[in-house]
Amino acid sequence: MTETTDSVRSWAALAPRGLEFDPLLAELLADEPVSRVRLPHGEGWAWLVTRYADVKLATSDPRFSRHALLGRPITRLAPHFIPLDEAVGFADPPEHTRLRRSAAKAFSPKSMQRLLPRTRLRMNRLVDDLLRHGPPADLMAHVHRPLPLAAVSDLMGVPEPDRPAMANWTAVLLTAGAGRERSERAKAEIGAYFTEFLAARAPDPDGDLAGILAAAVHRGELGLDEAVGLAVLIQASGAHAVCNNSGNMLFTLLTYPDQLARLRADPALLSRAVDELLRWIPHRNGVGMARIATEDVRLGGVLIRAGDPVYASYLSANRDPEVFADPHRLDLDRGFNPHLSFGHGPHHCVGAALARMESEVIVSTLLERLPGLRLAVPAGEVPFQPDALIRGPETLPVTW
Ligand code: FLV
Ligand code: FLV
Repeated sequence: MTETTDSVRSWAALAPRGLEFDPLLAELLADEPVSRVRLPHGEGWAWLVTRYADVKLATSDPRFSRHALLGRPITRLAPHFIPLDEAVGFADPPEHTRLRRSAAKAFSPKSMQRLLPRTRLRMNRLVDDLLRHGPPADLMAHVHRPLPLAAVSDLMGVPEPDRPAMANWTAVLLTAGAGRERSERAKAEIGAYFTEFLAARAPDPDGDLAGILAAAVHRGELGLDEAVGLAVLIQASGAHAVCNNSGNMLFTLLTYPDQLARLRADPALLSRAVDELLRWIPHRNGVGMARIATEDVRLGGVLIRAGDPVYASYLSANRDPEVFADPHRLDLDRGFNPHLSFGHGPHHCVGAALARMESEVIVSTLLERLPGLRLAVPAGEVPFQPDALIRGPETLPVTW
């Protein structure tokens, strides 16, 4: 790896509390936009890119490879790697394109139209149960955990009785706190589930995602291991990311009363408001998956050498003052908002339309049906999950 004179920083990436913006990201964005960091697990150091334009380059230029990560013990936040080796997360074009295309069909506008009424109906039932339970109640348990699990399971075609197991495997896979062995075992178990599930499914190119993937395997377009890698990543990431991010959205709205009042006064602001929440909420601790430079690349005035690992932070890119006026301010009226919260380049979130749809249903239904909604404890007492990759409340106690 490159010898440079700059120091390598040990990143205390699990230290920020609640939805505090990581102070190291703020500092690097301002003073050292391409720096070197060491994370709690793995070996050595990696480059960390924080500015919007540099993040876009690092995540879309083919000289940075995901495939080259395989087998390298690079410095990272979690003790394990999240995706299975054959998953789309580790693929580069053109293989990436082939894998992605098979899944993308399930997220078409037509498919979203089909899922919207079911999602609304389910959300209204969850709110019926919440009202029956009465205040105070935990929104994570009543809404944010069950709704995204149901939405992605409906998309996939996972039967109701198997869904609690999905939630358990996902919780152990998507944390830095379970230990490598337990997380690897959860990944193997959810992989074994989908291997059996997809092998048993009849090909159905116009059906749910499992049917679509079974059809792609049947046509020889995907290996079964590749289909399983895709299914695990979509099922686990889909439920987990939206659960936590929508929980963070409600937490944020309930702690910014002027912004909440603005949205209540003008419900037509909904999709713009959700995008601003997506931009402003620091979705995760640290950084997710790196890439490896396959040749020397000059980036942000720094020479990155072939073989060096590179992380990009979408969180800091979303606060870049070159792109966003008054970037640290939450402003639900913000117009120009090209945030990178769903990533960028070929690995841009395949489920973004579903995530947006779910978030809009959750936020709008809660505001409509609970006009007096507020936190039941002071904001500083809402517990956030420890050792989280994706940040989110452990419980969200509310009253109305
Ligand atoms: O798939 C990734 C991902 C998903 C997500 O919901 C949050 C993330 O931070 C990430 C990520 O960092 C890297 C991924 O590949
Ligand atoms: O949080 C991470 C993550 C989330 C996810 O939904 C999918 C992923 O592949 C990842 C990942 O690779 C690393 C993470 O920290």
